[in-house]
Amino acid sequence: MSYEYIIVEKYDRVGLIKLDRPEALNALCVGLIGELGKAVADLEADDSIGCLVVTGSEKAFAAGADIKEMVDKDFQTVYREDFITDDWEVLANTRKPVIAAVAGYALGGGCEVAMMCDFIIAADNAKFGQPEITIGTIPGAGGTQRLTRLVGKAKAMDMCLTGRMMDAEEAERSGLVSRIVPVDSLIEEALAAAKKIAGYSLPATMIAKEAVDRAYEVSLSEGLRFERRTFHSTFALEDRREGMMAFIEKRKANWKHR
Ligand code: CO8
Repeated sequence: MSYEYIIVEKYDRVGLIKLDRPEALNALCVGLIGELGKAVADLEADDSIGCLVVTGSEKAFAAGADIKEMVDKDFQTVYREDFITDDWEVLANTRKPVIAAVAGYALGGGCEVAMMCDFIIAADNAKFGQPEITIGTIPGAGGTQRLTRLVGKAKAMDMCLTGRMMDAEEAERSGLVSRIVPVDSLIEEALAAAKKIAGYSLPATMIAKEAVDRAYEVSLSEGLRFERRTFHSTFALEDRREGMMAFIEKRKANWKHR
């Protein structure tokens, strides 16, 4: 399937989605978000795919929701449409692991899309921000919520109230990104991490993702109970036995469910 605003490629068991609207620094217009949602849903349903990577260009992951599209909207419309739309949620609700590979600007909705992924690998030129306050509004797709959970209240307030950007070093120090790599090797490094994940048993990686995500929804005791039960559930997987047998027999695991 061909798209107007994104490019989808497959590398072994990894699905790579590249946001491709260079003339607007990948501003997230309705068309782009619709295509992103469709591509993510297709890769989620594709049995040959074990991990997704979402990326942009060297200059911009995405410079936010499309301001030119939003400027004339009124309260009645955005409320009735429940803007943001469901397409924005597809990525956040994906059950397969997703890595964001961020170079350049990840601002507003761009930062929010990156935070919907399971972790962010940042290029050394990455810049993160929630600058909505500078245009008279506030984040609308997780910027006040996911950012606060990731970096804490002090940094989140600073970002949302001043609209300033965070560079890659500060983002790593603050817990927003998992690692920083040179911009020239961003895709290579993200694909290597994704291939590693996609090389494991798919139900195991999906269960691990679900368990980590639970930490953001429930109390510690409930989270620990959930973890224990899902850990127990891995004993129903043929791959759990295969993984342990492979370790004991000093050989590579031959996963059944990938
Ligand atoms: N929307 C629309 N067009 C944009 C956007 C945007 N967010 N960002 C950049 N562009 C366009 C510019 O208008 C320009 O187009 P043109 O050449 O036609 O004038 C082109 O991209 C290049 O941009 P610049 O010339 O500004 O490039 P610079 O290198 O000088 O600056 C910046 C780069 C600093 C990234 C600058 O473009 C900028 O500040 N962009 C806006 C950043 C911003 O405020 N983002 C937040 C938007 S609001 C938001 O994301 C709310 C999310 C709510 C989620 C729910 C929505 C459904």
